[in-house]
Amino acid sequence: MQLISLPASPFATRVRIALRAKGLDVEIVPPPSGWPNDRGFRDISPTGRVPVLILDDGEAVWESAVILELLEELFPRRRSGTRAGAAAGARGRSLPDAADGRPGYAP
Ligand SMILES: N[C@@H](CCC(=O)N[C@@H](CS)C(=O)NCC(=O)O)C(=O)O
Repeated sequence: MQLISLPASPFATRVRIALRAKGLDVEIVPPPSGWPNDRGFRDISPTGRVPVLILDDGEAVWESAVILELLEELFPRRRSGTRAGAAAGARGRSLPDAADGRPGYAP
């Protein structure tokens, strides 16, 4: 798999965190130089945004929440089983949600 990502993107960051937590070996690459208007990139990410996950069969999945759902379905995590672990997981998921639609917000 390959993840088109930017270091400063909170949306890409939460996907990178999930990949790492799941121990998945994924190549992390930047968007193409013409991003976000590059035609080829728009073909795989209609909004022109990152992150985009490219599956081994070449299928592209965009929108971080959808990517996270897919990763969870393909590689289900073990539940922490503790309140503290569940709360830490919830905290990690709230920051990008809060940032959505707020350009310039970078935790
Ligand atoms: N709802 C999207 C938001 C993604 C997003 O806004 N990514 C920013 C980088 S942090 C981006 O690609 N911006 C380029 C643009 O809007 O043209 C997601 O969760 O994946």
